[in-house]
Amino acid sequence: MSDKKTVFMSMSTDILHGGHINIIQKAAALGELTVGVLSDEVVSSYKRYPLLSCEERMKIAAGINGVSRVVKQNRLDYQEVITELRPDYIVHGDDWKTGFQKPIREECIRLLSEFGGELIEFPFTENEEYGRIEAAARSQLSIPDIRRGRLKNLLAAKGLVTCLEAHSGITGLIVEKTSVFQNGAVRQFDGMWVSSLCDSTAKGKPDIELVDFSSRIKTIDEIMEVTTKPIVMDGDTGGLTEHFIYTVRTLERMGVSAIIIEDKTGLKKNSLFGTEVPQTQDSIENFCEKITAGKKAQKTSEFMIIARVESLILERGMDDALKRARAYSAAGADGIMIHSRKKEPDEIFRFIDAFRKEDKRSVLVVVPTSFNSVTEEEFKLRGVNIVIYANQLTRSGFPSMRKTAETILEHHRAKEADEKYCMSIKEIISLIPEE
Ligand code: SPV
Ligand code: MG
Repeated sequence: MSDKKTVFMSMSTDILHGGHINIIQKAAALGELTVGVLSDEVVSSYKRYPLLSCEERMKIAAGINGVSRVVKQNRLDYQEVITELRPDYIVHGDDWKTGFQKPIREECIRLLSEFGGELIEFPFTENEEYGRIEAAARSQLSIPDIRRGRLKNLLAAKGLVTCLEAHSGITGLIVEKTSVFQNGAVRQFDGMWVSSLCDSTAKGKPDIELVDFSSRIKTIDEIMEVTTKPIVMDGDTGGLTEHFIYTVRTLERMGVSAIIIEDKTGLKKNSLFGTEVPQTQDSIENFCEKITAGKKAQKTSEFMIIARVESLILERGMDDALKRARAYSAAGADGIMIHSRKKEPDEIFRFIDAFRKEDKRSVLVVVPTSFNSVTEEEFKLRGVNIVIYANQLTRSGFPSMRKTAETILEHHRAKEADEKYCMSIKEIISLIPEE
């Protein structure tokens, strides 16, 4: 057996520069070096979506002088690595002594100490040029051709993705940037849902397809200008088939990843009204025609058309819902969104279980506004692929604005509202990226 020390270091980068090579050489000088290449899922959740896939990054790492072995690393923390490889040394930059990786570092030291392993840290130096390279890589992500395919890539990497609604540049930035650290991992939303309800509400208008397509596109454009995450558009009924094919091409050109259209016709009302207002479901035949025409019109293989089944909302029964889902899928839909306004998830679960038994291919989407007690993990286990939080930023933002307005009126000044409800200007400014 070789008495050479074993060394491990993680690598997430997709743009290799001199700084990476320096640290790899220092690590290799300590012994036989294994590089753990972080999976696409891990890199996209803690940093940004990688421009190169994990497999590509593994090939690059394997070609670097001094690297003896390359493995895929599926977690940001070191638990698996340490248990499996028991390296003598783990190498890392010293920048993780503070910030969200601090607990990962502490756990790494503790696990290594169990068998006499050691953490070796090299000083991390900020480098303006490397900063510029990273900023350039980040800006690539907003280019339509790169952005469009990210939803499909994330679905392949993660199985389940989450989207939160955005209806403006600033709400887009909240979806883009909000992250929490939990159990050795960073959690972020994967994408954005541009909801017809929230887009209309932000304009003080009812959700009846009154806010026209040009206006909806403008909202998407504003969001796209300041964010990079994939966008799913709520396409209402999709309009006339003859118009829908143009909508598909426009969205595709812009870099939107998917459109969801619902099988209603005539004056569309929001689904959460259910049968309290008159709503007409489209015929299976018509809606299938629309889906097929849309799929035929699209130019790339990345864009997705997802068909939304309104049978449960309109109380037409489970059999009708399943029959429609089957037909829409056969007409070419990439996925099915099933909607319900019941608080208990029973009917949505019954649909998911029955649908998944016979269709393993279609992307399955849910919007748990009413059945909000179900966790993402449970949806994933049942075979759901996209969970959309469709209106929560709107529903939390506007009450707070109303309270602020009332408080200023009550006190004849802004002091009380400032203290109770307002973010500081400094904090607001920090949300806005500077070029
Ligand atoms: C929207 O967000 O506009 C939707 C989802 O269509 S729902 O409001 O639940 O119908
Ligand atoms: Mg809608």
